[in-house]
Amino acid sequence: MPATCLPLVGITYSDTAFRDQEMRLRTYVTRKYFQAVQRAGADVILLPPSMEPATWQRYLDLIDGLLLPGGEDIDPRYMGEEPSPKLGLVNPFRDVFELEMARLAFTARKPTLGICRGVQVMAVALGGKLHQHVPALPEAIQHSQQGPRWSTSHRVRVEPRSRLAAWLGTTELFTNSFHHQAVRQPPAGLKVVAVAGDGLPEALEAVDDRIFVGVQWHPEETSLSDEPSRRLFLEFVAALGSPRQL
Ligand SMILES: [Mn+2]
Repeated sequence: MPATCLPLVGITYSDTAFRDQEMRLRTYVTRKYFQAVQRAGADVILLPPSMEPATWQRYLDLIDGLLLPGGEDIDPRYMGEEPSPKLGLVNPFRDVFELEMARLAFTARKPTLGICRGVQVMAVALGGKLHQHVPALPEAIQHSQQGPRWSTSHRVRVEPRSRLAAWLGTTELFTNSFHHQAVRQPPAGLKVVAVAGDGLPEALEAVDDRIFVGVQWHPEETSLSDEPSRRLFLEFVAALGSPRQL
């Protein structure tokens, strides 16, 4: 009998590289992401950033699903625009790596879940555009909440006939919100399936039957306490198909 293994989710690194006290450069991923995926029944592998196309392809071949987590602003050069004075910190190495991984995953129909920066990466990778500085929008509500990360702050309405609504089990929910940028114009391959009270896109998914879903909020922070957040990870993992046989 071959050993049965769980679906394998690859997670890209989620935070800015920083130097520790001995000036060693470190990167790290927030633990909540892989805990939420593990609880949903998948194994996790972290994908160190690479600039090598052959590595991107090997990563994709290795994993059953891709999770693009939150993080820095995306450099506007990837949407053909100049940096606004209000653009936040960008991470050039990570931009290239994640944009290429998102593009390859879409083409290969590899199931992908984007969270916060992740949904923005998915949009820009396929030709969409972002707002560089959400607080400057005239009618914007607060998308950088001051409360704890597990607390919710604004309402989101979900398109009833979307994959996301089926995954969440609801068409209206309160979410946490920690984003500086937002999708301004979705690419042709993706559609907006959830909006905030100010009309800003809060989720995108593929226009076809690809499993390619991104949310602007942080369900990994609430997956223990909030049913829609828990379901989001369970349904993503369920969509990865049966466990692979070694
Ligand atoms: Mn928001």
